[in-house]
Amino acid sequence: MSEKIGTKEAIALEDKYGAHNYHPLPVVLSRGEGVFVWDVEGKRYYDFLSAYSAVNQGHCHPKIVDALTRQSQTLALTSRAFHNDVLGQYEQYITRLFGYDKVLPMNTGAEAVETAIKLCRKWGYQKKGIPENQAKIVVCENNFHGRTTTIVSFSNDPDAQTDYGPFTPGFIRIPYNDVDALARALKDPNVAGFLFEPIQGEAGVFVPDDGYLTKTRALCTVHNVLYIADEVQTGIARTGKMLACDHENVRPDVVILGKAISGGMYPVSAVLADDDVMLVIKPGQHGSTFGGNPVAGRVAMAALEVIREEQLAEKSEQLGQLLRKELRAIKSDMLTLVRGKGLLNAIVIRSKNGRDAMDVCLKMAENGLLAKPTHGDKIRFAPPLVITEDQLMECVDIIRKSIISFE
Ligand code: IF1
Repeated sequence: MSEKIGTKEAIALEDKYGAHNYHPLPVVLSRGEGVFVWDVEGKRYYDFLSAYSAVNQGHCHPKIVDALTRQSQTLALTSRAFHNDVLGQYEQYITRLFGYDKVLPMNTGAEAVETAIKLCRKWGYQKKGIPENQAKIVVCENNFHGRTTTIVSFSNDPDAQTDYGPFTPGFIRIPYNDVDALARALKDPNVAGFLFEPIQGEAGVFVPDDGYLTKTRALCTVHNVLYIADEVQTGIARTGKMLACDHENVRPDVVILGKAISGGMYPVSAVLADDDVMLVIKPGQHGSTFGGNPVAGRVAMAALEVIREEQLAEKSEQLGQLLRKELRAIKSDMLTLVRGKGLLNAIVIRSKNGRDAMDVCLKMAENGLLAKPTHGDKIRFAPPLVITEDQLMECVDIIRKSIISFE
């Protein structure tokens, strides 16, 4: 049983015994509840990252904890060698909620993206008639879809890709938010799918032009190419709608979900599609030990019910507009840009007097708000969607005070 541990000791243990694949802020968290997390010294913070949009429902939501606790004390894992009494109910729930014929349950976002890639390729060969091993998938510059070798094969981020070769072929990268570039790429008859993020999260919450989803959806329809939306970060009410694609009433052929599908309580991911796509995968052709386990099913149903019961998509929309208005009113030449949708937002910090986005994040931590820079000069702001207006205004004050402190 782990006893109480201090910040320095906890960090030293991680440094000595853990791989150095992250460089976290020097904060050691030990408790979370709703919009708040506490460090080992008892300091309270507003969580403005929400574990990269996995904790949309707030930390340790009682309904989700209850689902996890009850099922884990009943039946945790059967493998898919046998049926269980939760999977079918979960599959019915989530397919009805999102309006698709079927779901393929996995565990992490990357696994779901890999599943969508395999599904798309198999559909390309068996339904579109693409010659064997010639299928191509169009992706976007500055994408982030996970960290597996195939996924980083089509990344243009050196940190994500360097020295991980040889890479998986069969991907065409085009500029994001460029409809004409997609039109040109789709002239290739061997394109099976277009894999995209409705808003590019890691790139710094890059929101495409209005109409981008509508136009790219239409192009994929005309060219018989699967429209594959990676909603791992933008989904589950984060951008003010259940799916970011809902902002333009666009229906993807394949939807990839992860993160907040479980409220951050358990690794759950999912791929949604209709029968003419999903049924190209036959028994024994794909799977995973934990995929669709009873605990995942109960936790996901509870987490998705919380979104509906607490109207978190509507809240995200309203509070997101308030947050962007208030951030844009901050008078500082360090704050050069505010952008986002719903409660997925980012600011761009221009360095001043040798102080940069990381210094702003360290100052905000000092003032009781946790956020982390992405790609140097951007700071992502993604609080749990359960935040109240008063709490949001308190956070705006913390952000303002922290930035102004460098003037
Ligand atoms: C890290 C950010 C990064 C994702 C989208 C799939 C996945 C992710 C759109 C894979 C995961 C996480 C991974 C985490 C940091 C975070 C992230 F964009 F959210 F901020 F890295 F870019 N599709 N995003 O955003 O899901 O396998 O992680 O469950 O790797 O550092 P996963």
